[in-house]
Amino acid sequence: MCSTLWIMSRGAPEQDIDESALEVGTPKPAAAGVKGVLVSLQRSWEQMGLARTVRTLPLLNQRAGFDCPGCAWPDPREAEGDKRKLAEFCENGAKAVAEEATTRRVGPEFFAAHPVAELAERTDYWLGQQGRLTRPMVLREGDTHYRPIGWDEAFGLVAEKLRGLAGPDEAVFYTSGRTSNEAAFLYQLMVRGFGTNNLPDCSNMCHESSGAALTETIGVGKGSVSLADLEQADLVLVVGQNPGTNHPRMLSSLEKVKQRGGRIIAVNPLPETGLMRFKNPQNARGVLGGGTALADEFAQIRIGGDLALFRAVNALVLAEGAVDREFVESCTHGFGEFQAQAADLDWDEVRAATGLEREQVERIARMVIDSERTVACWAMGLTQQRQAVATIREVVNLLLMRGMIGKPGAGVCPVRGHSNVQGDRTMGIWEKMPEKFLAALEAEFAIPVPRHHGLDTVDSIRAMRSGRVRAFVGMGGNFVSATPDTAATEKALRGCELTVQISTKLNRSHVVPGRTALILPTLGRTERDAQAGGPQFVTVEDSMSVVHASRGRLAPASEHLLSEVAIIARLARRLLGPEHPVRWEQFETDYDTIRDHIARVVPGCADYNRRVREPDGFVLPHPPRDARSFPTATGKANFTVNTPEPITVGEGRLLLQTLRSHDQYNTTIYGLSDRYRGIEDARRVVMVHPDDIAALGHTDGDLVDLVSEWATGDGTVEERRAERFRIVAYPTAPGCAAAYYPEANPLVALDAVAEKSNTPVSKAIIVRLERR
Ligand SMILES: Nc1nc2c(c(=O)[nH]1)N[C@H]1C(S)=C(S)[C@@H](COP(=O)(O)OP(=O)(O)OC[C@H]3O[C@@H](n4cnc5c(=O)[nH]c(N)nc54)[C@H](O)[C@@H]3O)O[C@H]1N2
Ligand SMILES: Nc1nc2c(c(=O)[nH]1)N[C@H]1C(S)=C(S)[C@@H](COP(=O)(O)OP(=O)(O)OC[C@H]3O[C@@H](n4cnc5c(=O)[nH]c(N)nc54)[C@H](O)[C@@H]3O)O[C@H]1N2
Ligand SMILES: [Mo]
Repeated sequence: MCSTLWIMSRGAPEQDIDESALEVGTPKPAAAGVKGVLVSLQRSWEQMGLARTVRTLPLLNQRAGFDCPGCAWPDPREAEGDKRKLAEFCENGAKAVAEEATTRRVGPEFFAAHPVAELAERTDYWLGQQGRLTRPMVLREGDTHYRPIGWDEAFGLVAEKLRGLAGPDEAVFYTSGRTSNEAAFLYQLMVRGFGTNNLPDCSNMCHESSGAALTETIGVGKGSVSLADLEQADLVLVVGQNPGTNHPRMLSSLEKVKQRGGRIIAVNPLPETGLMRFKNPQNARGVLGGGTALADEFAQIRIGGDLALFRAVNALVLAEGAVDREFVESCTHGFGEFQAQAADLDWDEVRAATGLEREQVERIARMVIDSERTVACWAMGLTQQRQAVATIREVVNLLLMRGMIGKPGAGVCPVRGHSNVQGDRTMGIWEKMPEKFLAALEAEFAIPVPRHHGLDTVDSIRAMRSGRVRAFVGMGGNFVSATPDTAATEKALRGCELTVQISTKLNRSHVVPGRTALILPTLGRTERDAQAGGPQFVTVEDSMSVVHASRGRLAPASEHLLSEVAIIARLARRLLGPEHPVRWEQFETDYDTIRDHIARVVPGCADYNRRVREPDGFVLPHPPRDARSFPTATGKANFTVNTPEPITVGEGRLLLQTLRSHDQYNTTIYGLSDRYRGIEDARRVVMVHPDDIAALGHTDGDLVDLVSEWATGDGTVEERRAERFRIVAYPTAPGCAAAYYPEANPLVALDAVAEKSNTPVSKAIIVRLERR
């Protein structure tokens, strides 16, 4: 007998968004177009006024300007003859800039007027819309309001609390992916100097599965293609990714693929507009005509069915003998075993797992066989699954078999999220950095560096919940709203002695405080960073391993802000004491001094200061891409054997994914228009196939609670509830549903994680809909 355990029930904050204003139209046939340009200008005006808009947008993603704080999509490389456009940004990049460059402010008066308990009742949307943080603030034990605090006193307080812990492992130091390379490098140095590897980051919830799968199979946990490779491909697979919303500049590259006669296969439970057709606002066909058709084949897959799909495609390719023998023999390991297991394929199982017809799988295999240059792109639809690592390994099997790594126009392309999430990892933000890096750090600074692995995001929450961790420091991000199991996470943070958030904007993590809580406001990417040694710039790494400079130009949101680098350097001095061998005081004066250390510690970064000053920056080495050399355990690229395990969804249940609307950046909600999907003015919606709505006895527009069911493994089923969602009939794959993140996060069990990567399974949650 199963017993049921109630974990939480969460009501919807009602005062901020009038959810009853929901309007549903039909999904749009094409992405971008002139409407996208108009929306970006409108949002920019609303947030920062006309003059600032005119000053800011032209600098976005230009050589002399700043890196877009939106996604990690690379910029064209002018040195290679690829010209940047006058407007090298997209609608959603412009929104990301407007959010940061907004003229709205959250100062001491705001905090005096709003008790923390009241702010905790607000939505992420409302909190984010209040504007930029301007002063360091403290919430002291027992107090009801945040109050201003001086920087020195703030650093003293944080240092005192951290030193008061029983040991350094009682603290965790989170990072979100906007932090610059310089700040990230100093942050991990401070944390390791303090004595712990507890460096969880947003990547743990994002592309950790890609890193795990790629490191095991090709030896490098990063993508192997350049922008030019992608644009020269004969075939591009876009799997579990919604580029029209989350990486809109990728559509220009996909358009080039089509114009050169290449083909695109989209694999997705949703017919996402940006996969179907693109109206490029930069050319006449996009402005006046119908735009460019993108996907040649759209496989509307059942959630979690990708491993079964790729296994089937691989079996067909093998059966056809379309194997690059020379590459397989000289560069790979494990082909025999892989080939042997691929033989026993059960088409009924493939059909059940994928929901796809055999003919379509055969067409896809044919396109793979016919292509001489194949690139596989993927994002969260693959990584946030229980079998994510196995699925990505199976995608790699396909490319290895066809010899598609380390040659022009071919390779793996995990499309990253945050604009510097890849750079942060390169700089050492990871709870289990390799020994080589730690040893180099130790040698460079003559300080002891701990070797025992630290906690990732999910394990940090577990440790806070059980009291083993008593302090949380966040370098950016919004931990409370980004993590799974909202109730468990909130309780975990409230149980801490100390929470510190280094942030640009107000968010939920500020109002779910530990016993003592601090908000340390910082400069954003768009702002001038003037230090005693003169104006400073920072560096970032994009999704294709290009490292380059980013220079903010706008006046800072407040005169009281410190840069991330200055905050870390000053905190480190207080925390580690004046006798510490690292000369922390020099770093904030002149960021070149940080880059000199990076050059000596971080692999591939020799001569860093000179090379980041090249107009297009430089590309980090990637042995599989550069020389078909695979630094794996076997010294070769590894084939793997991956067995799909079906997801069992009981009668009357649906498989729910949580995803982004067109009008948000992760937990930052820009507005209420999910334009491409035709969903306007509301966020508490659940998209369900019309046949499922009928079969479940509901009607389009019904108000329901979403109740998730998580089988713990010992016979208990945990239930979590998110209240008051409106059913929207939507052409998703049958049996599947979708709701927005972060509203649906309370439904994700903390223990629902991907094998090997420990990434929360945010894309396959078993739910039932309960009528209210
Ligand atoms: N404007 C904007 N840009 C962003 C972000 C943002 O929030 N807003 N976030 C940034 C970040 S951090 C990231 S990681 C990326 C995220 O970029 P995406 O991964 O594109 O983001 P999601 O909205 O999570 O979309 C996941 C896609 O996978 C599909 N999917 C879900 N389950 C499955 C499945 O089982 N199989 C397959 N094949 N597909 C599936 C969904 O239908 C959806 O199209 O975007 C980055 N860029
Ligand atoms: N259910 C569900 N959960 C998910 C996901 C999902 O698809 N579904 N996606 C996951 C993914 S892919 C990711 S990457 C995570 C994202 O997790 P996070 O990175 O933690 O979340 P963000 O919403 O990007 O963080 C926004 C906050 O960062 C701060 N910030 C912005 N710019 C800067 C800056 O330049 N410096 C500093 N110091 N702070 C800044 C602002 O205060 C802002 O409120 O969420 C994950 N959670
Ligand atoms: Mo992400």
